[in-house]
Amino acid sequence: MFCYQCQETAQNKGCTKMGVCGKTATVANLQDMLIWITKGLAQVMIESRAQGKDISKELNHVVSYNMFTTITNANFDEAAFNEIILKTIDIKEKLLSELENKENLFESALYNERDLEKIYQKATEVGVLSTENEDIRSLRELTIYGLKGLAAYSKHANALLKDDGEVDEFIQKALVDTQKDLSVDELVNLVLDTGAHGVKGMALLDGANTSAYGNPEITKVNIGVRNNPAILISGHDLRDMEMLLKQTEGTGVDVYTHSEMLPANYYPAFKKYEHFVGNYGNAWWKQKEEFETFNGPVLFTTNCIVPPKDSYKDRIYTTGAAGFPGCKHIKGEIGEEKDFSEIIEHAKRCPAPIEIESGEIVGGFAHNQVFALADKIVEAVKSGAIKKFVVMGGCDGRHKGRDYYTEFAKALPQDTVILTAGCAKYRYNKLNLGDIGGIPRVLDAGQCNDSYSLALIALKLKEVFELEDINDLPIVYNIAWYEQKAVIVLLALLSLGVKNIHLGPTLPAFLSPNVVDVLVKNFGIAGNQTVEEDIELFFGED
Ligand code: FSO
Ligand code: SF4
Repeated sequence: MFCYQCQETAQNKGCTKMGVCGKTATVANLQDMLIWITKGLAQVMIESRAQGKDISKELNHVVSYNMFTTITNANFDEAAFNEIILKTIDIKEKLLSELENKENLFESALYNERDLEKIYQKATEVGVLSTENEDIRSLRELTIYGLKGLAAYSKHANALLKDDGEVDEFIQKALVDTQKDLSVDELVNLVLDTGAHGVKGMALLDGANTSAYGNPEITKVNIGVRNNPAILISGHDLRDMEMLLKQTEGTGVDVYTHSEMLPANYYPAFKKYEHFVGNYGNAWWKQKEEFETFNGPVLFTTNCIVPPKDSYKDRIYTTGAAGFPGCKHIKGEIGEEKDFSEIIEHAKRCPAPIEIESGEIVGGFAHNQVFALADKIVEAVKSGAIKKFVVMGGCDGRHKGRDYYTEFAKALPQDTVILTAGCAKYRYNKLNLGDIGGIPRVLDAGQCNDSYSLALIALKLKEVFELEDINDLPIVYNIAWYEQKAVIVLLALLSLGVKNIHLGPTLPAFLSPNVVDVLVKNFGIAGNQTVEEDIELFFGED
């Protein structure tokens, strides 16, 4: 195996024996195989379209699901990957049989092996290291990781019956492009194009979420517990959230959000459920302790799963693209009502959660809510009460160096406001950083995909202040990354022309020194220094 797609990769180089995330070498190889065969499927779909064939939405969904399920900490289940690979080969073969001209197809498009032993063998030959030139490899993988993030967002929108055919077709085209002999310049363009489609994908999901559940609004979220048995729901899929809330209504079982599902508390449509209590715990990586004390079943709708301890493994359920061997997977296709009754019955047999903290946190500052407060915010900027905004979105993780973000938040000048989205916020959202004239100093827009809101807020401020360039705003970017959804958010910001983004806690291992050079020269990307140095760098001249 060789995997370096996330921030916690071994020695910041690559996992080669087993994933730091807990992924086995076999699963890592099967994920490589799935990506490779999906590139093949994408090419056959593109050729079929070119020959006038109708390609269904369901086929587009196969491509995005396949990409999504290989994201860090989403699916650890070897059997699931065997099944998906064979299914993808079958779908591809059917399309191929109807294709007239097969001349230009890559090996990945023509591969039709069904013997699992032979597939395992091939899997060891088609991974990341099959591209020898490290700069080409770096740009190809940067594209692939961005596409994985984009596919995840797209899939959540699909679950709400929203599709953007252009985004799907782009994902397929870009997958094929990563197999072509493109120059470094062409690949840099592909990376930026991926970012531009990232903006579209996030807009699609924003539209899907808000049209189904309303616009997020300022909300105080309870972080304590009640004395009823309960289910904890983690991940990003709001359609799963809705189905769970409906099915638990009147059963005596409460529902709490975990990690990236926290922003579900901000949506008007979910506030009507009396048994929706609030949020339990922190970012994904603390789940080993927090699931122990939660006592009830946990439903993962997406990443981030930490391989569960035996003491609570029987309480872990997965659905959608998530999976873990030995844990029950709840099925359900797009448009179908999933059946969560087994989890609900399980919860009834469990004690109520143990309280690990109490009080409230405030969030719900997505674009619509912030626009409603625009006059107040603009006034605060004009009067000098707010000097700068710091975008600190992204992911949290186990890396020791991530204490940096807590310390950085504490050390910020009092006239700065943090704009955040994603699970990175857990490093500072319980610090009580106060407010500026009633505007909280931490404005949480929501999940990592709600970074789209942060981009819209920046564009709105640019308009209000009549600026030519988004980089002339009093906004600095100090972003934390962990997995591939953060990669698409980063590429989306680059495509919008945002410069001088600081990225930590370490720069991605998949960026070769030459690619880092390109990003530094063209976009001013930089890593972190110490808190003191960065505070001086960002705010020193003020
Ligand atoms: Fe966090 Fe995990 Fe949203 Fe990621 S829970 S790390 S960027 O999956 O998805 O922010
Ligand atoms: Fe290693 Fe991250 Fe890949 Fe897991 S996802 S194998 S931790 S690089």
